[in-house]
Amino acid sequence: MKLYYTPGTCSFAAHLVIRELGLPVELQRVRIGPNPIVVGDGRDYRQLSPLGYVPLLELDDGRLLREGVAILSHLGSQDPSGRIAPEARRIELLSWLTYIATELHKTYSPWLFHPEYGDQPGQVARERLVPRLALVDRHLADHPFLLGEDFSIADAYLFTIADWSRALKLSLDATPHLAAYLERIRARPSVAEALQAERAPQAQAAA
Ligand SMILES: N[C@@H](CCC(=O)N[C@@H](CS)C(=O)NCC(=O)O)C(=O)O
Repeated sequence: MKLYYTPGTCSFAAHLVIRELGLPVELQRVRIGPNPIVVGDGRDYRQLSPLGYVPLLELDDGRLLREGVAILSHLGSQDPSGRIAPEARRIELLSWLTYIATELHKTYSPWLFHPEYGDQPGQVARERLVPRLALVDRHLADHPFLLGEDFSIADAYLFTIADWSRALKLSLDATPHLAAYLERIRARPSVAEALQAERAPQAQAAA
C-alpha cells in the first residue's frame, strides 16, 4: 500500500499505526497548500484527493481510501491480535475517534496550515481547545491509553493532533496527564521509525 502524507500533519497518525503493526508501506510525500502536488512527479494531487488534503491510502488493488478515521479503522483491522482496534470496544473507539476528528483536529488545523488566515483563528482555537483537552486530561488521569491498557488507533490520532499544541504555543501545564501521555507515546519506537522514514532522503529529495 501507499500512504500519501505530509510531514507534521494528521497523516502521521496513519503512519504511526503502520509502524506499530509493521505493515509494508511505500511513502508518497505531498506538498499541501493552494496548489497541492505529489512531490517527486509533480502530479496535481487533487486528481487523487479532490480537496487536496492528506492522508490518502492507496491499497494494493488500487482502491483509494480517504478520510483519516476510515484509514485508521482499515489499518486497525489489519492487526491479527485485534489489540490496536478491539472489536469489543468498537463504539468506545468510534466515540474517541469522532471526538478527536471533530472537536480537536478541526479546531487546531485550519489555523496551523493556513497562516494566511492571520493570528485571530489561532486565538479562537486556543480558547476552544482548553476545555476540550481538559476532558481528555481527566480521562487520562485514570488510564494510560484512551481505551485503557493498550495503545489503540485512537492514541495514534490523539498523539498526532494534541502534539500540535507546541506549534500553537498552547501550554499543557493545566493538562499534566495529557502532557505525560504525549511523552509516553513519543518514546515508542514506532514514533522514531515513522519520523525517520518521513525525513528519509528519498522523501526529502524533491520537496
Ligand atoms: N477530513 C479529512 C481532513 C484531513 C486534513 O485536514 N488534512 C490536512 C492536514 S492535517 C490537510 O491536508 N490540509 C490541506 C489544506 O488545508 O490545504 C480527514 O479527516 O482525513
